[in-house]
Amino acid sequence: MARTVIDPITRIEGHLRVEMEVEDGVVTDAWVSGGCFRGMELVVRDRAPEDAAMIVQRICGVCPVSHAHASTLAAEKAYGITISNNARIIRNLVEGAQFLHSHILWFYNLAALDYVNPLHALEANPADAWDLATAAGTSTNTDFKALQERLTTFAENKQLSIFSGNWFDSENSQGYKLPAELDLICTAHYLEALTMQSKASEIAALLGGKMPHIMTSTPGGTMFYPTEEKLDDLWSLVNEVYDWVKATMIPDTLAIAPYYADAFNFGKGCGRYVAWGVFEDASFDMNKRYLPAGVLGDGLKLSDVDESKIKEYVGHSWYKGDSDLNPLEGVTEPEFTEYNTDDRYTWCKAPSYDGQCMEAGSFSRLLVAYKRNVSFIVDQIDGLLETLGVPGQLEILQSTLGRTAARQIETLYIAGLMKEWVQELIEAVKGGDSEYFRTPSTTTGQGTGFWEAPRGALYHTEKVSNGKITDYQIIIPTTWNIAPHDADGVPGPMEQACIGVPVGDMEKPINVLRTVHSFDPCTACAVH
Ligand code: NFC
Repeated sequence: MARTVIDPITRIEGHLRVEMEVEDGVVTDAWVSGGCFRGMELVVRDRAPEDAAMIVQRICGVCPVSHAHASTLAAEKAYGITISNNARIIRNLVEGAQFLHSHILWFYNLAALDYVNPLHALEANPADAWDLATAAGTSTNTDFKALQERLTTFAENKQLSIFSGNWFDSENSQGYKLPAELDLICTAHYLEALTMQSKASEIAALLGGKMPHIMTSTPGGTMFYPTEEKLDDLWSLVNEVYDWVKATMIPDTLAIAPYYADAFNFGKGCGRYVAWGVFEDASFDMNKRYLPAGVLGDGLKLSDVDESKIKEYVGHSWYKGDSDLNPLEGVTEPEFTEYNTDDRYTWCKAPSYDGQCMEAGSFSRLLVAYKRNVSFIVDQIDGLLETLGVPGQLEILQSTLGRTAARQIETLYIAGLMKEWVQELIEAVKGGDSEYFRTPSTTTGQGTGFWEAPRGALYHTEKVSNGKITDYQIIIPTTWNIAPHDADGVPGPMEQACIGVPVGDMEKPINVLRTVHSFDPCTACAVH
């Protein structure tokens, strides 16, 4: 038995450490640690909910819009407001733009380098790469030969820049397995993705005043006011991003996956899922959101969300005591001791639902949407299972590769919805609807915002007295996923996913890295 550590985990936001015990080439135990505390729940105390919606966005530069929306929802619940139809559509659009930015960033620029080796692309035949891309139905926008020449210059000058520091090692049997031509295609799309991320962010900035950290979503509605010129710009950007996502993300995933099919055999995690739902439809019912709310227990049994079943345990985290509290009564009292995997080893609290740890994320959302019969998602997942030769076997996706593939389906779904929402907004404006903001009639109350960020279920709850916040608690998607062991010593979702992962090289346990990245973790959020 031996221990190995990946610290820091790179290509994520924040400070994340994974320590594991390995026996006979397999992980037998794991401890996941978030290493930076900021105390944002304490920062917003005594402030107005309108200010909190701006301040909590500073938790993260990748998912600020979701924090703004979960916060505004909490305040609107406390004040008894339902926002107007125009505000609902505009929030969907700015949230959707952020999801598109985040998912494109994650797939191509954060996770792909666990599978794609840009150095191996130097050995590709560019003409064969073009044939392969055409056969795979993926985009051929980049001049593959010119790109290979650029990469060769980088490599010869030993200036790998954004590609430096990764575990590219084609000699390692658990390493990188793509043919050189596919490495060249995916490297081209990695670079195209940098541009497309910025297009998605441009949509968010157009609606939010700036990005990251938008200025327009506020308790009561939105301060964005659409003009003809802005709607024109929006329509053209939304179409540009949609066309690119459609041409690349799913075909690339299907081209890469067969080479890493072994990753269907590990990384399952706890097998239970939470999704609070995101993208409001006109009913404002969380179970009818475009990606609906739901909880999936053992055997993927679906139930509605029950706030009273949520708790956060701190006995293995650097907080005072060992409380296990519902967030409506939650406290945040930081107290650093030492890093000790037998005792306290992280700043992350351990959330539970009905006494058990749960996975949050895009994969959770898709499973809930599948169970709630969202037709686009059902068709895409059924199609994926057919392509894999395992029709109807949803559970096969509960793995590192399944979790990695799911996000691309969600990206295409959201990119398509963005086009619908722009049209819906245009129709509403043409029809004379000019209501964007509703003024609260009270400034005292208590409310919870159940929402989703790109990385999963997001929960903000606040108590407000005469316009000032007295208590504020947040549970973040990555908090669910990187939770430490619970009071009974049961490991958290990511820890469970790491257990059973094969390790070939103790210095470069790439399958563990793939498993960690499949969750798309953000420690900056998790330990807010
Ligand atoms: Ni940071 Fe997050 C927010 C997380 O809630 N985890 O997706 C969201 O970060 O990206």
